[in-house]
Amino acid sequence: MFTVISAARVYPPNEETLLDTRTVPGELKWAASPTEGGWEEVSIMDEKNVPIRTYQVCNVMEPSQSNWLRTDWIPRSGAQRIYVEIKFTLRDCNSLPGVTGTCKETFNLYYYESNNDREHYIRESNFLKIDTVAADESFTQVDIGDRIMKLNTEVRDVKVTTRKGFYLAFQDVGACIALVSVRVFYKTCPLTVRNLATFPDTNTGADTSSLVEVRGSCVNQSEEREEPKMYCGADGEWLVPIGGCVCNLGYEEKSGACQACKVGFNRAVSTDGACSKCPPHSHSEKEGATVCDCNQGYYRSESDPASMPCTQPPSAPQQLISEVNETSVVLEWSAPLKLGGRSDISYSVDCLLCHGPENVLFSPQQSGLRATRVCVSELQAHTRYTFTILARNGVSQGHSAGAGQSVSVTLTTNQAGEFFFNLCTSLTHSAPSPVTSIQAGDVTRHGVSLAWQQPDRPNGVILEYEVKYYEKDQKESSYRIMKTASRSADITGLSPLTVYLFQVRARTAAGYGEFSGPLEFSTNSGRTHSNVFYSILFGCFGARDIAFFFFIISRRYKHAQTHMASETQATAKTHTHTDHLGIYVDPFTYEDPDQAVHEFAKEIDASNIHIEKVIGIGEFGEVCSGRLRLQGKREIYVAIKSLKAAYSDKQRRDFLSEASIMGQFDHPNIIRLEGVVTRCKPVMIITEYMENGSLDTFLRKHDGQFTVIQLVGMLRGIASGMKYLSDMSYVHRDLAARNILVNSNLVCKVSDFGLSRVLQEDPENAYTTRIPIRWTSPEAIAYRKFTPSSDTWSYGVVMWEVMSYGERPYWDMSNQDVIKAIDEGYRLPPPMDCPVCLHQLMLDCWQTERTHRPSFTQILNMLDKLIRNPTTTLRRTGGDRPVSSLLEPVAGPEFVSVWSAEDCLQAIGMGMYRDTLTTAGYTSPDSLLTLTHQDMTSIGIITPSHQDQILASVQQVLLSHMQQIQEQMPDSMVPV
Ligand code: ACK
Repeated sequence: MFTVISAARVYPPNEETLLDTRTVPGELKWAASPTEGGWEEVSIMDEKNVPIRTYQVCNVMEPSQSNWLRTDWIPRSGAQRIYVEIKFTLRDCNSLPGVTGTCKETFNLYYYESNNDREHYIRESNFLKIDTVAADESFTQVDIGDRIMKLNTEVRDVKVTTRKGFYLAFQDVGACIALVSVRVFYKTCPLTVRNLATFPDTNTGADTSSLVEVRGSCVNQSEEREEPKMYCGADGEWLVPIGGCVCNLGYEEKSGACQACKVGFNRAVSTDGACSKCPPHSHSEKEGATVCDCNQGYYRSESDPASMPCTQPPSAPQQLISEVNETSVVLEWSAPLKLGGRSDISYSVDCLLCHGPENVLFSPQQSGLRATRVCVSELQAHTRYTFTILARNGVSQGHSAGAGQSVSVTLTTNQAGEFFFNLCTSLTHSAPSPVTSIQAGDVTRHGVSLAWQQPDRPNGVILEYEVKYYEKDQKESSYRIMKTASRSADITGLSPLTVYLFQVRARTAAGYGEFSGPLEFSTNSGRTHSNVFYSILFGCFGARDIAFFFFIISRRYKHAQTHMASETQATAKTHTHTDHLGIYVDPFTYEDPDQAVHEFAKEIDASNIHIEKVIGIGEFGEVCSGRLRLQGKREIYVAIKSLKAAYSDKQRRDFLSEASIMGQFDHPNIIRLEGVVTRCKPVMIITEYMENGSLDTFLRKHDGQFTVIQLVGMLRGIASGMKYLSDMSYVHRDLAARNILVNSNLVCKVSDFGLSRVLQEDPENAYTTRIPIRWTSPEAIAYRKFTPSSDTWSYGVVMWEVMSYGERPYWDMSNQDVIKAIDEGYRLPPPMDCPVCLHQLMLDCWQTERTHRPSFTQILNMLDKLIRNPTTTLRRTGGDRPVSSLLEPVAGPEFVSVWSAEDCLQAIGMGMYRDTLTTAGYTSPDSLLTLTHQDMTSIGIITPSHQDQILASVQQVLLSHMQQIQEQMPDSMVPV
């Protein structure tokens, strides 16, 4: 006999072995029947030379064999279904001579469930058959001793649920067979952790299709988010995890467990996520922190989330100024230097000697003020008051920095007026500044026409003007008054050849401003008035102003065919101011370029500009970004174009001409000029800063990231700017995506007003070197016919650039090939995903006959129509609608039908101007889009930051509103 060495065996993790003959030390001694001549236990060496126990039988010559072999009792250990893996060899009957009819090639496998191990012999009738087992094709060859055998492996399974254990039995019916090994096992789903819940080792169910539902338990330092459950499948795999646990606060998930946050970290919110670093000005000293404590001197308000940095109370408000008007006072101040890291600043007003709040009116209120302005009225006349403005924020409570948070002013009220005027109910707080630049024209024997400009600081809506006039000899002892709502008046009923003095003042809700200085002139005799006219003018203005004045007269009256005196017209020169006429003035008509630039651009002191970094290179030098702080205005970000150090006179003039052009425009889609620096070097042009730079680069960077409605929104902005320019009779000549700038709100603004000058000034040279062929219309290329229609052509190309995310028009074709292709009728195809109607609009812009191209008004109307009806018009394909109708004036539903101007103003935090805008006729969201700075000033919206906010946000808010509508459309309708 030899010793059986039990080899260490490795089983799959989801199988629990109940019996393995290869690991049983010593003999198996299973019960055999018959005890002699049937199954026989034989020790052999396996393929690794390890001795194993086998049972063999080979009674192939005798008929009617029934040799039984029964295992020992096997406890089932909770298993409900067991698997029997049998490895055996079987002799092929054909290989044995003389066994035909008696030799078999199968054996039978049986089982019998029993509660104990008391059976000493085999009761065959108790056994139930599991299967007949035959040798498989897929055997492996093994060396057993000096023989090569084919080893078969067969697995059978059976449900065992009724007793504590079972026996297995093998019935031989006349085969030559060796059972090399028998392994009995059941399957389990092994212990696992899913979603921070532990699921124990679980026996599979009794049936092959059964799923065992198992409830998990949360790992240490975690709690249930939703009951954790999983199913154990019959093959020992876990299925369908449901629910799970989350780490307790102060802990985070790492490799299926919850680990404490490290020092300096915390986890404060009970959602999935890792520990986060303590926010600024806070710390945690122990592991597992649920919240970081604020550093000394920093605080959190009750409503601050723990993820927010700790903050401080604000410092004192600054620059408190007061303006007393009789028994009212307007107090205005600037925000504190330090806001303490918070935005919830508010102010309150303390009034010493106010004799209780019931006696005094604070408008809009005494505390909780969000704006930096308050009006106090119903004070006592001739009384000294001290007002203190206190700044507080969410962490001021209990952490007062005392006097550091407030600023005070002491003032004395005046006599109460006869007509009590409550300053606080007015939009503005002071009367308009005096009217300047009164001009006289059309003098006759008995009358004169006067015109003047709006005061520099209207401080509110101008309700009317008052003209006071009297004979110079009579002084003011007897005067006449005439009132008018416009900025001109025809004075009649004057005496011939008499010298008169005229004064004008404006009135707003805050009262009358001061009168202008007197304008003196004499009525004429009826024959001529030119000399008198000139003397008046020279008495009041310089020569330059006169030239300017004459041009105004000539332009203004030209259209209206008025009866301007012929002498006056004869001396008119070609200078003008645009805000009256809405016509662009070419700065090159000025002999002195500095005069032009100062006519249209504000000179800025270089010390107010803080340059931060270079953002590009322009034609004349670097382009930088920086900040501009003008007195009395908030600091703003600006772009600064500078003229390189060594420049010729011509270069300086060319450089500044762009500012002279830009300075004439005031439109939300035209880049705004802030001013120029000409009196020191380097010479600079300061414009508003556009965070996203040029449109072409911007689109390339964000390829495919916008919805069609956003792209159309950009195109609408550009079209709106171009409509404004064409209304001003300005032809851009270089409209291209590279010359459109984009700000952080995706508002597009037309820029680069340099090329028109170059092309105009040096057409021959420009033709060969500067003309942007791909963007320019055929007639402009061929014979320099630049018109609003040639700008329309370029606009079509910009549309194509936008819809293709900055693709180069005509790709890498040469300029000559482009000219040829266009001439032959070729046009750019629709960019990918471009709605048909937009491509059709491009084709309209590229009509060879320029008069057939749409005007910018038509383009704008069409884009508005698209934006209003995105469901029907912005489909990606299938433009079944006749496009010509899209170019016609729109009579579709207004934005109002879906949204109101009021909603729009509320959305941008400018609801307080609702009434002002409605009264001035801005009732629909569309109309808000047309507002300019000038419009707003004239109707009383005078705060520059509010003007900017309205201009910058209205367009964006309306577009995002339209986008929301689009997103609610069915998928098939959504183009992107
Ligand atoms: O594409 P960009 O970043 O945008 O590079 C060019 C560069 O300067 C030369 O023109 C950028 N640029 C010009 N004007 C402005 C502006 N007002 N705001 C921001 N960037 C500007 C332009």
